[in-house]
Amino acid sequence: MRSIKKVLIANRGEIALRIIRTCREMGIATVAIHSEADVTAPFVLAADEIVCVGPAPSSESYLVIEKVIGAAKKTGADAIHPGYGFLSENPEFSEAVESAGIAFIGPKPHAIRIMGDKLSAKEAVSVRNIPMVPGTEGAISDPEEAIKEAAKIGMPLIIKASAGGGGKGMRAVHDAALVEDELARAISEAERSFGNGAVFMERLVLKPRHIEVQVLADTHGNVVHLFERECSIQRRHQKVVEEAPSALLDDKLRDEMGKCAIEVAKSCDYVGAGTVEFLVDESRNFYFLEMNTRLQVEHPVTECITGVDLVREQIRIAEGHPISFSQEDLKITGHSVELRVYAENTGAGFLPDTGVLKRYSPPVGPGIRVDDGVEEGGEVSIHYDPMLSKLITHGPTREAAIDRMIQAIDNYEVVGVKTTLDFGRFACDHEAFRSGNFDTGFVNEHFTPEKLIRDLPVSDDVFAELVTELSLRELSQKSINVRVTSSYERSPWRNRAEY
Ligand code: MV4
Repeated sequence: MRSIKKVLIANRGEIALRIIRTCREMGIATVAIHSEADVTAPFVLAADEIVCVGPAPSSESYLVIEKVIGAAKKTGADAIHPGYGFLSENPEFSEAVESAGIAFIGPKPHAIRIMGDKLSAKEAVSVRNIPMVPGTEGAISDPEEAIKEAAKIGMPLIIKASAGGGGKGMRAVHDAALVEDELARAISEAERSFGNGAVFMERLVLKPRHIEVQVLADTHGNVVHLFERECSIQRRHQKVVEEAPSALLDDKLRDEMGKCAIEVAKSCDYVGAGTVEFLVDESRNFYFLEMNTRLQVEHPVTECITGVDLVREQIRIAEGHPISFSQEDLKITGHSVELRVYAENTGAGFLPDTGVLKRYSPPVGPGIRVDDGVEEGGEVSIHYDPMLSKLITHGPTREAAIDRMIQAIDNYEVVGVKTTLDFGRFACDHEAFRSGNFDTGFVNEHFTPEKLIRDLPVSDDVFAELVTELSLRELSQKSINVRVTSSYERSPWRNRAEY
């Protein structure tokens, strides 16, 4: 059992702030590392100590192992929290941290290594009773063998890079005659992107839902699951809306998937917080996909429905404590939805947007949580991930959580960059989402920019002109959804008789 007194956060933005908050609560001192571009960022101002680790590009700052560990030594930090992204799933990093006598708040390099490669992950879990999509056992490089295996698997199938992640290096094949060509393409793509040409084949699961299970494991052999998160609302493998629990699961399936996730964690001697990803098909069969060996962006929805602070548990586990509750203690309370607020132009293919936040005012109120890393006056640059914040709502039912999300979106003011708030409004209003009957094809099937409600803030005289000159029916005939917001409507005096 060791006592962690000072944590260095090897990350930036909202997740750095999120980790600092829990450290504060636990009476643990914090060190922020930052790039030259982040000197005035909120997470830097919030930390007890700061160390500049280099210029703006991550490759010269947040990703340089020696600089991060150097900062920890210099400030006497006894633990490093990697957050997500950056070095969080780099086994060399966690190894170097532990070798320096610093606690890595996360799993052992062994577990990161196994789960970092899809083929070795499948091999590790194969000795346990875990459902996987039928496919090749190992890597495929020989065209003859590929054709034989493809005949066994059947069409359509999918070729995946073993080292890939987040959808990179995947190719769907719908015609057996194309197997040879697609295999060659997949191998060369994998080689180019990951420096590892290992690829494998699986049956293609049609209209899948992406459901993941949160697990926690301690150094005493205890492993629990904290139910699932539904992450099917994605755009090009980037999650946009997540929720917990999933509208698809019942208690029986939840229990089965939870037990399976625990087995996956045990298969690699997992320690800490991790996430086991599954695909669920139209007949509600589930298949193990991969395991993420880090705290995930969408962890707050799990915190909302369980009341567990996952960062606190991570730190306590790193100190050698057992998990502070048992599986039986856990229950789901209500429903939680998260919208990732990215600085992106949803009307232009979700292109990243940059600029100064001339106005930034997040919503507040019961059942609303905003995990953000920006403030008014701050700049959104091209150097890092465009995620500004996560808007999370919690309510007694799924409907209540979604309705709260709509209210929260409407009360979230961001001026200076375009954001995915309007996409969130679209999704929350959509019948497919509201009914719970949707899959990973939601965005492609249902979303076009014309469906966004566009805010048109105008002056009173222009507003009056609009109302008199254009009927809303005319607008709808042109398929334009407009919500007209006048300065009058926004005025705090609007309900006064004398106004
Ligand atoms: C699949 C699949 C269908 N069948 N595997 C995409 C990300 C990577 N982690 C796995 N992915 C998929 N694997 C089989 N055998 C469909 C996807 C997939 C997907 C998965 C989760 C969320 C969104 C997705 C979007 C397209 C494809």
